[in-house]
Amino acid sequence: MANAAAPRVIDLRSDTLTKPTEAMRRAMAEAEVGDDVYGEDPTVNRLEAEAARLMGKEAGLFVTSGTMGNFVSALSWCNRGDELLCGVDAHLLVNEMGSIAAFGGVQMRALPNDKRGLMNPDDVEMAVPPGGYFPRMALLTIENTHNRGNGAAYTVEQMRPLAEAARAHGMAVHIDGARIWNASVALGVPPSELVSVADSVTFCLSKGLSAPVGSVVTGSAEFISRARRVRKMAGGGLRQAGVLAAAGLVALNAMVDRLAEDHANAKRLAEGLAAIPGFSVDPAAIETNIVYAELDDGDGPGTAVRLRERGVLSNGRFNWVRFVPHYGVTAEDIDEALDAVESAARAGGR
Ligand code: TLP
Repeated sequence: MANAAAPRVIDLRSDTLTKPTEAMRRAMAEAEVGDDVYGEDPTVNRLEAEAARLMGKEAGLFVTSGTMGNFVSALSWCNRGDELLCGVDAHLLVNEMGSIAAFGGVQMRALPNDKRGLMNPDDVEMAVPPGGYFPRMALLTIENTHNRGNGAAYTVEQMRPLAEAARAHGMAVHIDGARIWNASVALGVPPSELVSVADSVTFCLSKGLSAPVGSVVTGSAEFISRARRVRKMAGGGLRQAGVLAAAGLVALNAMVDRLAEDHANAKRLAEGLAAIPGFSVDPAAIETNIVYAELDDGDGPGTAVRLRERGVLSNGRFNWVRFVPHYGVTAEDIDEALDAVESAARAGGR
């Protein structure tokens, strides 16, 4: 007996939900591989070199996830008891299970950030101790685009004063560029220029770029050799990882320019949401592919349940729901999702 067709679902929980393209699957099947812990996987080596070239850095390191990229970077810059400065809404502070503190013994200090997630250089200055017995401040991290900041994309000019304040006090600068390609496309600026203010950067292949697995850390050759040791320590020394890196190379070659479509869909969604009672969004604040809507009734989880019942998946926490358009989601899907939100809003008594 044939199965009944599954009901259609529009999945806007995250751009991590993207599935690999046909070209990626072919490249994975045909990838030339070797043992990457011996440095002998030609496909991983190619991906690392290409990532470094695109970011304008000396070397790259393939890691399993954005979390691992931030982790190996932080532990390569900081010793136990050192301090890492980040914004209070930084993904690596809020969403990475405290890994940097737990395994690295690094104290993470949160600085205020604005609605776009951007910190103020004066707060970096104010965090600097007057000398004496204080933790060594080793690293400043900047997230670009900023997840909780509605996907805000920072320009070099916005990041430079932060980086300069950090460097003036001996800190290194790391960019959590999980979505640096979205920033690059939105601003029309090559990523190498955006990350020129940083000593290291992690970017993800597995989000809007649609690869199934992987991120790349880039920086100086010396930094990457330290990061390679930390990766091995964390169990991240993969062997024939070329099957994964092959999809990453396709992601970089074929999936960057189309991110503009996700940005247009996010804007379309935000404009529609702004007209629905009970949902607060400023469409002008949507710079890339992430849309947070604040809810008058403060019920993020309940709203997400009502949306799920209507075939739309979102992330609902606290007083917000988050939607992230991505590869495979069309403008028509966005219009359908908006119909579902309207119906959920009515069901919620708005
Ligand atoms: N973000 C995920 C969730 O963890 C929230 C998402 O769905 O947005 N930096 C930033 C800015 C991120 O948004 C994420 C993932 C990461 C790092 C971690 O990447 P992964 O999930 O590959 O470890």
